[in-house]
Amino acid sequence: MKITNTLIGVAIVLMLAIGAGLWMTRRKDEPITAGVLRNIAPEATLTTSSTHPGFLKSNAILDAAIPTGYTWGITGGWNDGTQGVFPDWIELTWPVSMAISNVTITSVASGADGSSSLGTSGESLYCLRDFSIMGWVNGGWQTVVNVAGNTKGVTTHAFNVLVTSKLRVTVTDSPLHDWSRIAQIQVTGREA
Ligand SMILES: [Ca+2]
Repeated sequence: MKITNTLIGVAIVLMLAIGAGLWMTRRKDEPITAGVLRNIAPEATLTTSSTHPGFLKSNAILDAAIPTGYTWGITGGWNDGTQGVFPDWIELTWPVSMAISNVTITSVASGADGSSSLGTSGESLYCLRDFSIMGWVNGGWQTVVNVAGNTKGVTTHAFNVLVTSKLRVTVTDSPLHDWSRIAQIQVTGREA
């Protein structure tokens, strides 16, 4: 009787060990879990080099869609706080590493006073003229996009997949050499 119990015990331990081994093997062979490719900007937190009072509505900047009735500076948008002084930057941080391949930046259209205008695909005096997009890689900023002389209110940038948890847009000049203005940032990516 004792021997039988011992044998049963050994058999159970063996079965558990084999089961665990199979489970571990299967886990090891599975591809790295990757999320769905999407706009991951709304999942980021936002920091900036400076902010003009009242001009940091991160929810609007990072929304998947610019809300109806959007009004620059009231509903949303980032305007830096150092007029005529560059660079200015805005940074998106995710809790995990992301594989990023595309960024769209929407600035503000040139309106009568810019107060009720939204970025368009056309020319804009309030766009970002000179800027770069960079990711934090191995303890330093790696530039993936460099733009000089832009005149468009909306710009889209595709690049080789960048794996990072921090993305920064650094502005080095605007057409009027005054402010850096961003209404929305969209980032195409998924978990790395
Ligand atoms: Ca500035």
